[in-house]
Amino acid sequence: MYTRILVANRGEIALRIIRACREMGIETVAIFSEADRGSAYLDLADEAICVGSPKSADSYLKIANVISAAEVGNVEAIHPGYGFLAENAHFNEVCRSCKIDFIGPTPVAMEQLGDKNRARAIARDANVPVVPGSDGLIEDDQEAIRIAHEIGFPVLIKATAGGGGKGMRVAANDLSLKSALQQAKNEAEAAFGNAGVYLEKYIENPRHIEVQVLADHHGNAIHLYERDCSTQRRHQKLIEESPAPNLSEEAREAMCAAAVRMIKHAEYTNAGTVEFIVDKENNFYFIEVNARIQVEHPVTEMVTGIDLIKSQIRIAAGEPLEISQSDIKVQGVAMECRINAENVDRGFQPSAGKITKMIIPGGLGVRFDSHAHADYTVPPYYDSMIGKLIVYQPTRGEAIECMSRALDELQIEGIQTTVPFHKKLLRDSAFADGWIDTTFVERTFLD
Ligand code: MV4
Repeated sequence: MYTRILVANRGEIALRIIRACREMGIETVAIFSEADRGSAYLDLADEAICVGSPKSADSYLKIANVISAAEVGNVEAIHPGYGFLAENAHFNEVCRSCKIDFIGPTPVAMEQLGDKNRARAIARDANVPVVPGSDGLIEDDQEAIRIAHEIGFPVLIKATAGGGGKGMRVAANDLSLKSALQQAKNEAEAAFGNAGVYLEKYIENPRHIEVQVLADHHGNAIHLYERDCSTQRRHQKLIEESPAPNLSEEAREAMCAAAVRMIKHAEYTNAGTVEFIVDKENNFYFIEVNARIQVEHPVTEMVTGIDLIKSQIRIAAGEPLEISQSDIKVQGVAMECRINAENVDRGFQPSAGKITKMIIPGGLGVRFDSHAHADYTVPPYYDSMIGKLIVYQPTRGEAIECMSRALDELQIEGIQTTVPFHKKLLRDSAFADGWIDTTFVERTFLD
């Protein structure tokens, strides 16, 4: 096992990783930008090294600086967290060439799955259902029109280098398909330096359900069931939960089995997420693999009792999975609300500044993962998430009650947060009944 790890991230996930390492007897080296200098969570690491100025591109994203910190800090491995360099195959490669373990999948697996069209081909090969669409990248208008007529309108054009909703375009007929195709290609080239696009049938009002997987370097791969992340707004997740409400047992088992086939076929290792969209009839379709630990990993930890960060570290160090599929049992319901420093009344505009008062909820089944505290200043340079409130209860109804109570207890003053919006969401009767899809928030709370 490692004796010393570099945490190549900031905020709540840096703290989450430091906590896991401390419990495992592993020393940690934290990195920080000048905007995060003096942040309290840095004191919990054994060492903290400045990697540059506030802008991400000049610090957390600067590979040379992060690697230098790893060398100076004398670590054996780097945990990238999520965001920043977490899914950068080049960084992953650089770590390995510097003889530093990257706590995540191999660069090859990361590269392959990072290309969405290629991931789709791997899924097809692994007998994992994909959305009806093109077999590869779209060469010209005529090919797009031919496929659209085969699968039927509306269709969705997706950038192969995209993901998370970036560079997608819906088309309803031949004419709009031609212009959407050109726009999508231009956008993809500008955003990713890769104009490749592919086509899928547009699934209306889908649910977004993802399966957590773990795979070691000894050929063992398991799933830890699903999370429903349908409660989102403009591709920003608001609430995640496990298990997914109103999902048939057959669909759940079939989706989880498909996720395992996918990662085995991709020779994927470490923790990952296989994302699906699910239609009204509980048909599920693969959309992409997230080759990292995700923000919402705690809901899976609560219902399975498995520490995913510790699992990632053990897998990277070469240990075989100590659990098999039959050991994984989901008990109860977990729900997570992302607490963002945002002004909901101003279109969820970021609200940076000093937190003047902060009271954290507690009680049975309440977990708050956050690096924030009273007197902490939320910097304007990064993601606005300042914490995750997670509850764990026997039933979904009780989880909603517990979350509402915990949100009432949570007091953050000095900045605006998404807490009031979450309280409103939890009172909605459609939400209470588990009738959630990816359009639920925008339909219900029009903005
Ligand atoms: C789709 C879709 C409908 N049909 N694909 C958006 C993010 C990216 N991961 C895939 N996304 C979607 N792909 C087909 N063929 C609808 C979405 C989608 C969505 C997916 C997951 C979570 C939130 C979403 C919000 C809007 C659209």
